[in-house]
Amino acid sequence: MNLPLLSPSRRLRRTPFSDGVEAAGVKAYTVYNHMLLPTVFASVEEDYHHLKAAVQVWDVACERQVEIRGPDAARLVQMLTPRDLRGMLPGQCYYVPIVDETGGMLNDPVAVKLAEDRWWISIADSDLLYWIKGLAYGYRLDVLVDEPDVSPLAVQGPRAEALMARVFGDGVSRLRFFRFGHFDFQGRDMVIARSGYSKQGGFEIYVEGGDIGMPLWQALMEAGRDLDVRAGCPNLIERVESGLLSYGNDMTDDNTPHECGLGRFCNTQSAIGCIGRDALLRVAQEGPVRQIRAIEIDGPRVGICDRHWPVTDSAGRVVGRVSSAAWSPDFGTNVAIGMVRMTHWEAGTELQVAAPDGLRAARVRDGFWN
Ligand code: THG
Repeated sequence: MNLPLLSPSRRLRRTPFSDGVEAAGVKAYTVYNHMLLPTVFASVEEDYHHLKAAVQVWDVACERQVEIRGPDAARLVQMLTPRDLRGMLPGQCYYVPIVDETGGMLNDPVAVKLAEDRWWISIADSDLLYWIKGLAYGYRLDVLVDEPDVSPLAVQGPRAEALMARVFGDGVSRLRFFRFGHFDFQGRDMVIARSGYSKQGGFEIYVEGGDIGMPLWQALMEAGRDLDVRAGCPNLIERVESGLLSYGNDMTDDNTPHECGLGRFCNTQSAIGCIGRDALLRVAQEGPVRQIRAIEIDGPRVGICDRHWPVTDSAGRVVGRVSSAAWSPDFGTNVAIGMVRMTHWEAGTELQVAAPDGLRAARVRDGFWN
């Protein structure tokens, strides 16, 4: 493979942690929300084994926040999503599909409810800020919408809790999944949630103010030396095993939340005010005709899935596509995320995947691996 370099420029934003990431020997970056996102340190496979065994610190500053504050904040957030937010309390995080007026997915962020009138929407890779600002202006809502200087730093892996307790105290251990609390670091308040883009357990620190980024990075690296803490990043293999979706890869605005298997995060009937509510109620009548599935692909290690790989039935008819795939060392097979037509989405259905190096036998699984 001969991948050209990324040309640095001011448009391709660095993060408060980029100096630490580069000192740690980052080998590749991708671009996410116009910002650098590390993708490889040692190798995708070595990073994977280490993530599952120890603890990593991830520069996920590219998970930018859209801050919504003011008297109409809760109303505006409910306009964005078919998930019913009425029972959500300050201190909670919700994974929320965001849909447009057609029910198409615009993003799949984590909503952080800081207070009734103050929210962070921790976005995936699409320019959601403009949609939200447009709604606030068009509906004349009493809110301020902007992108604050807040950069998430994730601490992930089985030893994450041990490391976090050393830096922030035992209080972090009492955090439940998708809850957050406020913790002190060198006199600065930090929102810390038990969450993150892996299924190995861990936390996300919402670092307010880029100036404190490197001091925090250093403190975590020093406190975790005997835990074998390393710089890491969201890992392709682990996230496919875990069925964690990647907006822009596994779904776009062409897909409804139900097609994405995110129906469990929708309460469309009771999500009064959601912009896409009528459209989703209409499509929910019949239910989706294609849906995200875990797919096992036979044969040797697959290459990088940077375009859809057609999925066909035994007669060669296209019945779906694969959007993410990787060789899994732990499961000894190629793991994949795909979208499959209703006629072929049952667990155990035998399929073929047109990988770039040829046709592979594949089958639908009853669920993801982690
Ligand atoms: N953390 C934060 N912001 C983010 C991400 C994150 N923004 C970008 C991107 N990741 C958004 N996408 C996701 C996808 C999955 C999850 C979170 C954000 C996730 N899903 C769990 C699951 O599906 O099992 C849990 C969902 C739940 O039970 O509520 O965590 O990672 N801050």
